[in-house]
Amino acid sequence: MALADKDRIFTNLYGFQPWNLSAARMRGDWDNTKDLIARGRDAIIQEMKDSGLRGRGGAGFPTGMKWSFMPKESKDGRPSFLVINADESEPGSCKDREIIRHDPHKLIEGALVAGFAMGARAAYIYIRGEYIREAETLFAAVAEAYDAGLLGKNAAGSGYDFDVFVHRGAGAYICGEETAMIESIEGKKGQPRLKPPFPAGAGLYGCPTTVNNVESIAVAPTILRRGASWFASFGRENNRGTKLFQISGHVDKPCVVEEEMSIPFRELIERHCGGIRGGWDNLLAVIPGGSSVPLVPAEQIMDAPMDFDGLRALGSGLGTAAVIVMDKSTDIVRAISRLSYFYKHESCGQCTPCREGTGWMWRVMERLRTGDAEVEEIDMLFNVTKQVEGHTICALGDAAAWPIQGLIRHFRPEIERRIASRADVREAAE
Ligand code: L3W
Ligand code: SF4
Repeated sequence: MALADKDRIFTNLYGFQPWNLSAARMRGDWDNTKDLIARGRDAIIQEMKDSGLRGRGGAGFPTGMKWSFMPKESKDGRPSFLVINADESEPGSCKDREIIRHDPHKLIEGALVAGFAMGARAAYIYIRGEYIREAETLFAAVAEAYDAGLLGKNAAGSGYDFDVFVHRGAGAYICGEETAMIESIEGKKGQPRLKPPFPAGAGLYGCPTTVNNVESIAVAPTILRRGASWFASFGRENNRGTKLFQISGHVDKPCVVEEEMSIPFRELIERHCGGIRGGWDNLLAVIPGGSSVPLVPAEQIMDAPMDFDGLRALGSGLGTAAVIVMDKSTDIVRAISRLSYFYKHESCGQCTPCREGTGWMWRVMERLRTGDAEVEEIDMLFNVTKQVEGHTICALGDAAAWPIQGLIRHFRPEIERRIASRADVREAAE
């Protein structure tokens, strides 16, 4: 069953109303926020755990559990921090942009409530450098919140002091990785740190820190107001709530839409995107969670539930729910090779399997694209992806390996066909 309008959290997703504070208040934001805070830290965290919310940035880590990792008391007078990941650089992802454009007060109120629950002194919102207009909106919305007494000393009359800082990135994909983001906020080169320690132990300026995605934080006030059981009534076991899907590529109407978690792929596309360009028979493959997850061929995805477990069962993942639809006009080898180039370009270069492997994989992908390779190189490339996967400091290595694995797993005959036809051309020329 599709999500009813009354159950949408992001009621201004398309910007039909202004984003500003007075319009946000009319939509229910900042409504007695101090009462939410008065429930206390433990009660808020328990409600978030009961809601079943899993992180919306790609990894799907349970949000309430993450907040509970933060220390109850400050050690050595060290403050704690919340960092909000608005770096949104995953190819295909554009949901956090829409939240910031049209509903920034949901995010700012969420920052206060979440920050209080984890005992944070302040939140840093790290927004990608390319989001220039969105950053302007965010700066203005934060200023509005300060002017209205919703942030700063005694924020929203709660008795809690809380600041929000907006920090602009400078265009590096890797700064979306949580520890690279922390390095970047500290003014250093954005390179991931080894984990553990996780940020909850030693994060920003060495202090306990939680890094959450924009959507995870922006839904928190509504979950607390409407209750964990309301949120958990959507989706299915282990995959709860509503979710922003971003559908791009070969559909009739690409869009960002809030839907019930676990909605079947076909229903999502029919209901919100007007179907596949050229009809369902024209569907080739789908990357269901942003470029970092493997593609799924048409016949497997049709009835798949769009959630963490449903897509994992297909060897892929929900990721950020950036659904990239490719019809039969797509040169699938070229598409994946282009992604390989992206990861090569964005590798921070500090660990060898990623620094060397991403360039190596891209060069072989290009030879497979043109057919100028030997058939044996397909297996060799697959083996190289396995050497990179799981052997790097951060998930970028995995993200570079998985799309290639998906391509070889599902489209090997297409790669072999190219190599064979190129060999025919070479033979004829000799
Ligand atoms: C304390 C433990 N904390 C895990 C925390 C950890 C992090 C979260 C998830 O990558 C994925 C990546 C991209 N004690 C903990 C703990 N944590 N164990 O839980 O951690 P992890 O390592 O599973 O994932 P990650 O490093 O956060 C995120 C994928 O998302 N992705 C891309 C995302 C891109 C965007 C964007 O553009 N905005 O989000 C898409 O699929 O490849 O696999 O906080 O500290 N024992
Ligand atoms: Fe940098 Fe790649 Fe290593 Fe991540 S996996 S730390 S991006 S070199």
